[in-house]
This record gives sequence, structure tokens and C-alpha cells, in this order.
Amino acid sequence: MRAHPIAPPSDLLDRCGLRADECTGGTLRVTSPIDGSELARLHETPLAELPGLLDRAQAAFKIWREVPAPARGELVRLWADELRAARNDIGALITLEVGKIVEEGRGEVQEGIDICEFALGLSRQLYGRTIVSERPGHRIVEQYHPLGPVAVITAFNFPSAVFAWNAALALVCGDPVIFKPSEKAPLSGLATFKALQRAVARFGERAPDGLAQIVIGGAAHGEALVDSRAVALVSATGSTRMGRAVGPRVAARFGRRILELGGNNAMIVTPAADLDLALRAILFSAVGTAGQRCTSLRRLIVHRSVKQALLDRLLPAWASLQIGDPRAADTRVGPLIDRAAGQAMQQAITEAQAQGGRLLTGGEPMLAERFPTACYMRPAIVEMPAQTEVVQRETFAPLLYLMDYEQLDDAIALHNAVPQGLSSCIFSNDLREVERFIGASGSDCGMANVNIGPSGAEIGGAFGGEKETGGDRESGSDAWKQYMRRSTSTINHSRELPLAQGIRFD
Ligand code: UN1
Repeated sequence: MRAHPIAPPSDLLDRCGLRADECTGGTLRVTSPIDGSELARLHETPLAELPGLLDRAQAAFKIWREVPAPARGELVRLWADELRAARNDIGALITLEVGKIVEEGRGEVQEGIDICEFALGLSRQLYGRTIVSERPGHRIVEQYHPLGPVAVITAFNFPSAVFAWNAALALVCGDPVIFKPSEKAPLSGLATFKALQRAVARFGERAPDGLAQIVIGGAAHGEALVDSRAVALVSATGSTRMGRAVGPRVAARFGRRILELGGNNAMIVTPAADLDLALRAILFSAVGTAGQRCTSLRRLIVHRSVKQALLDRLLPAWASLQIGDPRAADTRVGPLIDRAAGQAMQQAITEAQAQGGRLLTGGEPMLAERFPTACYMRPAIVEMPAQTEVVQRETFAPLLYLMDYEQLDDAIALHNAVPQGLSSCIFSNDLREVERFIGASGSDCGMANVNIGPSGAEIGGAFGGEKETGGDRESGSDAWKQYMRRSTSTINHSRELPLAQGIRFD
């Protein structure tokens, strides 16, 4: 095996700033999906400590909101520095803890660096508007003010970047952060958090105590954050099932939320597609991260006239994918996060077959002898006669459903006929088809790409989706506005008091 140079686990934890005493003797056992070996036993945050932690976040808010935003930007600049210095180590830890190939582990940390730099620029651009008033001698001005503590609850599949997306924006917006990483991948989250702590230390006294805090634990910890009035915004990434529980609870206390939930992302390949380009996009987005991105390609909707030509390219490329230890340089598909994920994939394939599907390739467990407690699966393609129940569900694994179409209208209708609405794409060099797809009656997803797969978004755009994906946006564009409260001021600089709408009240 040609291997990337990755340090052994204990060295790596140390290099990521995780102390031996933090990583041993606790109740949260963290294992590597590569071979099932134990990486750490973390100490869970006692639930009794949460009220104090939330009080500290609120106290920190009172101080941090007064620090000018461009000065707050300096903190994320330092965080970017720390992440850059630790990029390969945290990337390697992501590989060990989540099973991503080395390239993707590093890429995830790069995503954190990118969002810090975006947030730094943003720290001088938290623009409100000036609005002309209908009254003489009046002016209306809009300002964005810090909101309050932000709880960031993340999933295992992006244990570093999704925290960074949220925390970098929250911090420049004037909000303290409380991070609860997934219990399936707390080490990479902790390493990313430690990099932030180092940045906070370098930032010095203007950073209040409690500006950035971490909570290690499971569902009960998450629920305590979700229910606390001290948390102004809950940003939660995970399954639709999780979002269904979190959304109403935050709403019940009139809190704010950002939900980033399931996706069931599709690609439409039209007769005007560049099939070689489509092939490369299909491979990366369907089997990259072993199909465990919320943006992974799950449905391939191909025009009948090009279906065979596409399959002639896809099936051999699929068969040549290297599946195995993600530390090996030629591996493209690492393990699934756990055996339950592999069982869910097999279950979905069985259901798809019962619903008329034909398994074209893959779907079988691999490397069971070498790694008996891990879960490696050969990525699967199932050809479906229709978009049956199983196709409408998100299965978090390298499982691609293939369907075909005759008319673009039908393809778009099929595309939109799922409960989720995260990411989507069309492969076509026909301007009319492309504009139709990205227009008002086209894809109903939060992201609609052209000649590029549904996964692997840059941080500069708003990230998120509609319908059961949650309806919210994070990362780039103006997603920062959700981390701030808007205040509208009407300012009267005249000597009169005219009322709006011309009302007289003399
Ligand atoms: C996720 O899977 O939760 O667009 C986030 C992408 C990545 C982020 C995925 N930039 O695939």
C-alpha cells in the first residue's frame, strides 16, 4: 500500500493539541472506522455543568458584542492561521476518525480556512441599508447587531468544516459559540476547536472568557442546548429525523434555528451533455466520502438516448474504484462510519430490488477478513423502473439510483418529486435546458448546479436546501444575517412630527 505519511494515532492527537488525559479514561469511546481500533475515551461534559457554561456564554456576549466587528475579524484571521498550520494533522485525524481519504480530510480543513477568510472580509462588510423616508426630515437606517450565543450541533461527516462555517460567522457577528460535535466524530471537532482556542489565546484580553466553548456528549447534551433560552440560535446539521425533533423545540421558545438536514441530490444528464465530464462528476459526488456527504449524488436521471453511452463509461470506471484503507494514496472510497450504515445500505438495496430495481453493480461488503469490525462496501448502482419509496429516502451510503427520461419536463418533475431539497445539477451544453433547470420552474433545491456535481460546494455561496432539508442557509453569501439581529431606526431630524401614512392626530 502506497501510503500517505500519517502519524500514528497517539502522536496525531498530541499534534492536534489533544492532551493524553483528555483522551483517556472517559466514557465516550471513539473508534476508527478504518479498523475499529480505539482512538480515545473522551470525558463527557457533565450535564450539571451546562447551566454554568451557558451563563458564561451570555456573560461573554455582553463583552464581545461591544468589540468592533473588524477587531472581531482579527480573531478569525488567527484561527485561519492555526488551521493552516494544523491542516495536515487535523486532516489526518479526520481520516482516522471518519474514514475520509487523505485528500478529502485535508480539503475539509481547507474549507474551514476558507470560511475564516471569508468571515474576515465580512467583518468589515456587515452592511445595513439606508432607506429613504416618506416624511420630510426623516431617514430610515437598518443596522445588524450581534444576536447572542450560538449553539453549533454537527454531524459526523463534516466534523471540522461545519463547525468552522458556523463559528467563524458567529464570531465576527459578535456571538459566542458553544459547539457540540457528533459523538461519532468528536476528536476532529475537538482538534478544530483547540485551534480556535489557540487563536483566542493569541487574540488576548479582548476575548472574554466563555467566548468559545465545547460540550462533549450525546443527545441529552444536544437537547439541553436546544431548549435553553440562553442560546439565541441553534445551528444543527444532521438527519431530517433530528431536525424534526429540534425545529419545533427551538420554535416553542421562539429561538432561531438553522437546520441543515437530509439531501436526496440528483443529476439530470441530457442528450446535450458532455458525457466525459458527467462521468467524472458522477464518480466524485456519488462515491466520494463513501457517499456520506449531505450533498452526495443519490439519483441519476439520464435521457434514454444517452443512457447506454453513459453506462458504457460509468460501469468500467466504477469497477476500477479503489476501495479500502483511506490512508492509501490510491484509495478513492474508504469505510462507512459504522456497520449500521452498511446494513442500511444493504437494506435499501434489498428494498429497491423488491420495488423493481435491478442491481447493476456493487452493494457487497468488502475486506471483512482484514477489518472484521469495520464496514467497507462496494459502491452500488441500482437501475429503477420508477422513483419508488426507497429512492425517495436518503440512504447515507455510496448507493446510486439510475432512472431515465424522455422529456426534460418529466425529468424535472421526477427530480423534484422527493421530500428533500438540498443540491442538484444538470449536465447539458444546451442553454435552453440549463436555464430551464436553474429557473423558477426548474430544480426546487437550494443549490442547482450546471455541468458540475451536486457535492463539493465552495464556501462563498449560501449552503442549504428547501423542504425537508430545513429551508435555511449557512456559509457564504448573506447567510451571516441569520447570526445577527436587524434593527430598523427611523430618525427624525426635523422640527415637525409628521405621522406615516399621512395620519393626522392633532
Ligand atoms: C455536509 O455534507 O454536511 O458541498 C456538508 C459539500 C461540502 C459540504 C458538505 N462543501 O459537499
